[in-house]
Amino acid sequence: MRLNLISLFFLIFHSGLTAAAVDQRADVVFIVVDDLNDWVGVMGGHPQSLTPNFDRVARQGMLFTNAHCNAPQCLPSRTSFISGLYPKATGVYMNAGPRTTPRLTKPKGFPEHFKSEGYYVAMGGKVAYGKHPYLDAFLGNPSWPRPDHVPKLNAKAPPWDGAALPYGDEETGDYKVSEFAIEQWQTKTEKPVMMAIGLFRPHRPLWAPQKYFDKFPTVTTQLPVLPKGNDWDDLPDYAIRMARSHAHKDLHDGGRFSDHEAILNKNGETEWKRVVASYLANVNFMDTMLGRILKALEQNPRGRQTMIVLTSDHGWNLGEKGHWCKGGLWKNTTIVPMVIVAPGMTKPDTRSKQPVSLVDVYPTLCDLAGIDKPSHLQGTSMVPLLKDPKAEREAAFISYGPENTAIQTDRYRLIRYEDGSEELYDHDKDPHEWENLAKNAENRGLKDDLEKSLLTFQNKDKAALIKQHRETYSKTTTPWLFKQELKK
Ligand SMILES: [Ca+2]
Ligand SMILES: [Ca+2]
Repeated sequence: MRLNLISLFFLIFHSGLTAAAVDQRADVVFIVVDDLNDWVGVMGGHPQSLTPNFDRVARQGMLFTNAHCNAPQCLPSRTSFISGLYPKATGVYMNAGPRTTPRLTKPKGFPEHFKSEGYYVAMGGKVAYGKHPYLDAFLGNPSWPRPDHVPKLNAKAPPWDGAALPYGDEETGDYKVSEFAIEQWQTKTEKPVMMAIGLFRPHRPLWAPQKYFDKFPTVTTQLPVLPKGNDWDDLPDYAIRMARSHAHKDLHDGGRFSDHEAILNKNGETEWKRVVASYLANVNFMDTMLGRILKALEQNPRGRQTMIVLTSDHGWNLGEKGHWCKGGLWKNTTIVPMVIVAPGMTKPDTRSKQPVSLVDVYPTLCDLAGIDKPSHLQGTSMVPLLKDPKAEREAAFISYGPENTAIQTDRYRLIRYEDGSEELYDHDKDPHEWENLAKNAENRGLKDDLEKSLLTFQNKDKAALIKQHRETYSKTTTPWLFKQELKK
C-alpha cells in the first residue's frame, strides 16, 4: 500500500511537470472597437484625434495601415470575423434584410475554438452577436444610462446625436466592459486565457462624459480634408446614390435630403464641425477605457506571454464623399486600425501596408497561440507579415451585398457595383480617393486585372454578369442593395 501511495505521488508529480512543460501557450487578447475608422494618432486620419493609449500599444508591435473590414456594417462584419468566413459564405451581407445564401452549418467561432483547444475563454462587450453560454465568462453589451435631457437615439436620423453627459466614466457601458476585462485578466487558472473584448464607442449615439467634449471645441474643430472641386463629378450614378444613402436610414425631410445635406441644412459647416467634434470626443473616451484594459495587461498574472490583436469592425465617413457613417465601399468606410503585439514575433514600432482584412483575424489568433486552424477558415494568417512586413499577399475583398465588391491591393482599390459601374483609385497618389481612374485608358490593363480577381472572388464571370445586368437593370428597376433598404 505504501509503495502504491509513493507511486501515485510520483505519478501526479510527474504528470504535473509534464503538463507545465507542454502547455506554455500564450495568453491571447482580442479587442475590437465599434465604428472606429483611422482617426487614431498613429494612423493620422484626423490631426486632432487624441488616442495616447492606442498609439502606445500600436508602437509596441506592428501597425497595419491597409487593413479593412469584409463588410461595412456591424452584423455582417462581426459574423465574418468571428467565423473566419467571408460574407459570401455566411450569407450575412447587411444588418437587416434577407440572408442571400443559405447559412452554413454554424461554424465554430474563434472563442469556441479556443475553448475546445483548452483555453479559458472570456468574452465581454460587443464582440459577436448572441449569447455565448459555452464560454468560461461572458458579459454582453452593457446598457448606458440616459439622462432625461438627452434625446433617445434615433438611428435613422443623421448622426447629430453627440451629447456631453453629466455623469462620470464609471456609469458608462464601456467602463463596465473595462472592469470585466480587468477582472477576467486577473483570473487564476492553469489554462492559458483567451480574452475577447468589445468597446462600444465611438458607435452612436455619440454620447460621452462632459470632460471628453471639453477637449474638442466645435469652433476649432477641423473638417475632413476635401478636394477643391465636386468629388462626385467622376462617380457613377450608383456610387452617388450610395453616398447619399445609408442602410440604417431613409432620406430626410420627405425623402429629399441625405445625412450630409440634412447636416448642412441644419447649421452649415458649424453643425458638420459639431458632429466631427462629437466623434473625436467619443474616440478619446474609448481610448481612455482602452487604456484601463491595457494597464491591466501589463501585469502578467499567469506568467505567460501576452499576444494582443486590436482592431475595429469597419470604418466611418464623416462627410467625405458627402457620405456619413458606414455602408459604403470607399476607403474611409472600410478601413480599420489593426495592431498586433506578439512577443518574440513583432518588433516595436513596425508597420505593414500589405492588404489585410478582418477575415484574417481568426487564423492569426490561432497562429499566435500555436493552436490548429479549423479547415473552414477563408482568411490568411497575418503572422508571416510580422516577420516580413512586405511578404507577398493576396488582395483584400470587401462586400456590400452579393455584387457590390471592392478589391484592395497594397496600392489600388477597384470598386464594382451591381450595375457594372466602377471606381478605381491609386492610394499612393490619391490617398483620399478623389480621382476615379476607372475610365482612364492608361489604367485599362490594371483595371482588367483587378476586375478579373474581383469577379473570381464573387464567383461570377463578366460575360454572364453583363447579360444579367442587361436583363435585370433598367432605369426603372431598383438594385438589390436599395431594395433591402426599402424593405425596412
Ligand atoms: Ca460597427
Ligand atoms: Ca472625385
